[in-house]
Amino acid sequence: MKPFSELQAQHLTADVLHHEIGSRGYVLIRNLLPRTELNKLLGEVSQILSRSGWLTSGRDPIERIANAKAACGDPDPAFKSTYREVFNLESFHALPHHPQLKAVMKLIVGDRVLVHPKPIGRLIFPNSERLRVHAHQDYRFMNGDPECFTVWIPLHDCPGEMGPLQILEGSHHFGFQAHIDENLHVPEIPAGAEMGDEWVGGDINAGDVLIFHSLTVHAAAPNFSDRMRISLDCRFQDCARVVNPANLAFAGESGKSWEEIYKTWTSPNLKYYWKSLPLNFQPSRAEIETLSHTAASPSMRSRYSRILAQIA
Ligand SMILES: O=C(O)CCC(=O)C(=O)O
Repeated sequence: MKPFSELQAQHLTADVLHHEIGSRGYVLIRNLLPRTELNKLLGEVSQILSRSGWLTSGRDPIERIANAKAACGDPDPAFKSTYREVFNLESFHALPHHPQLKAVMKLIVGDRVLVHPKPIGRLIFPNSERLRVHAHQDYRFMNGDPECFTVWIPLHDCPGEMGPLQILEGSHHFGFQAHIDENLHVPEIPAGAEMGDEWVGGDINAGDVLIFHSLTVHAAAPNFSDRMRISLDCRFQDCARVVNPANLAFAGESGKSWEEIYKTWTSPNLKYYWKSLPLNFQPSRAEIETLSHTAASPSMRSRYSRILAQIA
């Protein structure tokens, strides 16, 4: 596979970033984030995985040697309860706000940067093909404005055999591509139907960040190692552009709430920061209110009611 094109963190300007993302659909920045800070978060996450029995006992959890018998992933119930513990970590939510990352995102989206408040943690068991994320565009899941960017951040060195993300270079030039969702937990673009230039990939190390446009097709490589691959992905956009309010709330039936998540946090800084921003919701608050009474099915009406209550 063709190797990623890459930039070093010390050589970044808005022009260079716009050129890379505009032409290729992504930019891989080497050595942007301090390894010590990533390692601290990795330590917290791997303690949780170890307590859940996901790691081989007798080894240091930070090595992430997987207990193959525990292999699970979304939507397995065993996965969800452990994932929730990871998601509730204050440090997990703090990483997307890292000043070095925010400075780069400002160069890409402008000064009014919105850090979407729901990063996703990937806790990927090795040799579990059924749990691998296949080709898709994030716009399929985010809606809102396509000028939204995902940042993929491994918490440890992630060599090719450990399943880093791969990118279909130039695929953002082809608009929204058809996804299938029949019998699939996560919709995907059927293999061979993706439109773009060439798949690119390679090692992505602790400190590196892979940034891509919401229409860029990407997929996870298989994890053939004996370790769990742990990464976080988060989304950024210009505050003034349209935002799908579902991206700030827990619209499903999980019962998750910001109140519960924030309960154990020690600092007020990142609690509800998004509520004080002048966001351009689509649908608007008034439209969601109407939809909570008029949407076609009771489950959709409940979904809109939950969103409304959480963004109020
Ligand atoms: O890390 C993964 O396995 C998938 C990540 C992904 O699809 C994303 O960041 O949008």
